[in-house]
Amino acid sequence: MDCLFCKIIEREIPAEIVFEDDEVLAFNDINPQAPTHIVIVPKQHIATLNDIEERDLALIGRLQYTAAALAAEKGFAEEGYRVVMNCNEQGGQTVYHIHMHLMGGRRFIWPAG
Ligand code: DGP
Repeated sequence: MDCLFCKIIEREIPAEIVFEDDEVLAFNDINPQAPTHIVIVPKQHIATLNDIEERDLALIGRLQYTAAALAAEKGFAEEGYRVVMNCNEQGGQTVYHIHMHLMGGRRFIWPAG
């Protein structure tokens, strides 16, 4: 499958991996938007948020659980951080394998741009 994040999961493309378990991989974003910017992906290929099925609900929860655990590990859980999932072109999605952005280490503004 011609999917960038599947290739990172399969170690066909290198990445700075910060966490892995049976279902999830997390690695540093190549174009960080914050002092810490980690991309958290399910190992199962799901193209967009619109493609999530009821059987995937625990997996989606695991992405969020991983984000919170990494925020604690990186030391910014208490001060705060941002988690983002982009969907499709107008939502800013550029890689069509669902992923959660975990960003921390600076102040974020709202509304997001
Ligand atoms: P999004 O725009 O939400 O689809 O985010 C995709 C993110 O993936 C973006 O922040 C940059 C990151 N990214 C793209 N290509 C690579 C890569 O080859 N390696 C790594 N580590 N991150 C990548």
